[in-house]
Amino acid sequence: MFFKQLFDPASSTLTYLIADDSNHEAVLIDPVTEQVERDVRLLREHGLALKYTLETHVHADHVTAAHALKQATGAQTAVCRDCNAQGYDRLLKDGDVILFGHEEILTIATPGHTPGSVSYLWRDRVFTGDTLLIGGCGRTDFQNGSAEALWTSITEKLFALDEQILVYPAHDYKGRRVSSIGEEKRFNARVAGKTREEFLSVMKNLNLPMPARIHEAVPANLEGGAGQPAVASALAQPKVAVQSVSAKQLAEALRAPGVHLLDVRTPEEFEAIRIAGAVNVPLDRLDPAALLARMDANDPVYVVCQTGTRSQFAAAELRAAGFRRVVHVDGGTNAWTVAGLPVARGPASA
Ligand SMILES: N[C@@H](CCC(=O)N[C@@H](CS)C(=O)NCC(=O)O)C(=O)O
Ligand SMILES: [Fe+2]
Repeated sequence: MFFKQLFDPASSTLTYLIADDSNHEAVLIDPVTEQVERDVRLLREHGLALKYTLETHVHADHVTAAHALKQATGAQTAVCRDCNAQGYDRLLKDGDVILFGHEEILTIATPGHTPGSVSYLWRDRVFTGDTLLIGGCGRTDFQNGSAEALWTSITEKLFALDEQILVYPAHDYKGRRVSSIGEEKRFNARVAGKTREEFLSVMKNLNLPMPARIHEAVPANLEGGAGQPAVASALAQPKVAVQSVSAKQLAEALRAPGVHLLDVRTPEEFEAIRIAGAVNVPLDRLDPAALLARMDANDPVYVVCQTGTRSQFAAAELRAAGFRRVVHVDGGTNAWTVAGLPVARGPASA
């Protein structure tokens, strides 16, 4: 598994990047538009293909990067249907499962902070948005919030989870990063040891100032974050169709002279096992323009990785840079090995 917690200091928003190790499909929970270049760079550095952006709710304090990420990576965007938002690809409801690679995320409706607030349960952790914060909870005095609904969501839905489950909220304003269901049951200042009436009274008397960007953020997020600046083109995934061949077809092709086979996995993966004759160009160091300066645009170039995800990404970049005969290998080194074709192991110079 791949898991990274990210932070936007201006809005104190915590964004989460989760990916499947085996095929490199990823999701981002609550991405922030000002951080979109950071996120796209991370995806690229780790060779990840973004499958979904997931909102925990329509945020009032920052604009989502959903639309910008969709433009840059082809990801699908998702939000709960009870947010009554437009411009998202998928409208989620309680119980919906989000699949990426071999991983799955369960959508749990946790209304209260907003009617469309959800939490996402993945493995041993739950992403609670602003429903349950560390030591606190989201406010309920705007966006049709309901303290009654929030009490039920926290005490009956989230607190029904195993106490060991880790709690990852959408914000923390005091530098805290993770808690657990057990800790929140025992120590949450607004809920622990409180009756429902006490909670409702606390929520009624918070008297917080409105988020500074609420009038910009809510309308933008109700449209999926459309209209935000695009990601710098050098980082965005080029939208170029890429053709593929099977491992067997590659074996045939490699018999011809002048064929290049680029393996875009990490040096560690390359050393462990590789297709005989492959050259290692890790995806995070791929520089299509520099390659084009050394090679001919008409050279046949085959691109391979472990399973066929990163190679599509790399092949699209090579095509966009001007290489005319770029093909990627379906199923990658896995498919080649399963087909019993010749492999090499150890340092490339050996
Ligand atoms: N000061 C922040 C707003 C903080 C805020 O109101 N956050 C909301 C989440 S959107 C909240 O529910 N806060 C709960 C709390 O502060 O107890 C800003 O101007 O953006
Ligand atoms: Fe919020």
